[in-house]
Amino acid sequence: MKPEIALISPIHATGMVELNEQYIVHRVWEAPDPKAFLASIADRIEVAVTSGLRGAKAWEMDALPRLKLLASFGVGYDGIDIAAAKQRGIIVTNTPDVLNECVADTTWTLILSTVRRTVFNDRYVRAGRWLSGPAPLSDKVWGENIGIVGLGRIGRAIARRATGFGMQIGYHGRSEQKDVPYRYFADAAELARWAKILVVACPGGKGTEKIIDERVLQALGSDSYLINISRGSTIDEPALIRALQAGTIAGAGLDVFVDEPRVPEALCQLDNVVLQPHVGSGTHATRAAMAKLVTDNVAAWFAGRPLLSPV
Ligand code: 8YV
Repeated sequence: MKPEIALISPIHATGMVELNEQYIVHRVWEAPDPKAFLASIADRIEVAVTSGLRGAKAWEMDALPRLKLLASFGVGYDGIDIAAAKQRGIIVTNTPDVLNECVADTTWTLILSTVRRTVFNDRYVRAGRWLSGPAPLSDKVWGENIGIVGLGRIGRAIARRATGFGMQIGYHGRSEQKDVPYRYFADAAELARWAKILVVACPGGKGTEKIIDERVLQALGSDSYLINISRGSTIDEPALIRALQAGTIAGAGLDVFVDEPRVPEALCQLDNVVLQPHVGSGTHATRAAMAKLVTDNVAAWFAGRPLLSPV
């Protein structure tokens, strides 16, 4: 008899195949009345799977009183009520590390395409504007100062690539990290003032909400760029839009937004912005590796083995 699990939200296809093979999967997101659905399976569910973006709410945990493991697809778990999970003795797992390099690649795609105006230039060619004259020149990336807000595992992968571009690397976070040769800034605005390119790579959630605010954007300045691959919540989005419209900063490359998948129309109207639909980890290989980590955590739990990536 296969064990039963609750699938709060779908995950990558390879993970879905594995889950369906190993377990009886109750598809919560398809239920017209999720509360009633959870109640109908509550006596058998000790394991639930969700995604970082969909998360899990306290009421969902209450609806599954026997829940012991919540395995989440994604490194960020700001969508999960961690305090509620802790209170109820539910262990949460996420998918760290396996996505570091692809998220760093995405970050660099945004850095280069924003600063070197790749997307603008692509539109320039397609619109036939080249026939009327050369495109405007761009700023440069190599040799500049790059500031990273949040020097975690992803931040470090971004920094490693920056050394190849001959850049000076600075970072801001809660504390100085002694094992890196990069310059530490205790204040995000001071890092912004120093940086030509400011990259936000910290986790989302209450602790980092609007860490990039008006003051930081002012400090970044009219010849500098903001890149965000963390969460929309880390930036004061209306303040960013104002800064981009007024030329307070030179441009922005954004993979994440406050109200995904809705992107403010004002951002879509701007030429100095490159927009991506939250695809930081979005390669076949990385999503499959994330899915495997989810299913490995679930398998470990049912086998009584230690979990691979508890939060
Ligand atoms: C995923 C992400 O798209 O890992 C994260 O935190 O933001 C992305 O890799 C997302 O979590 C999937 O729900």
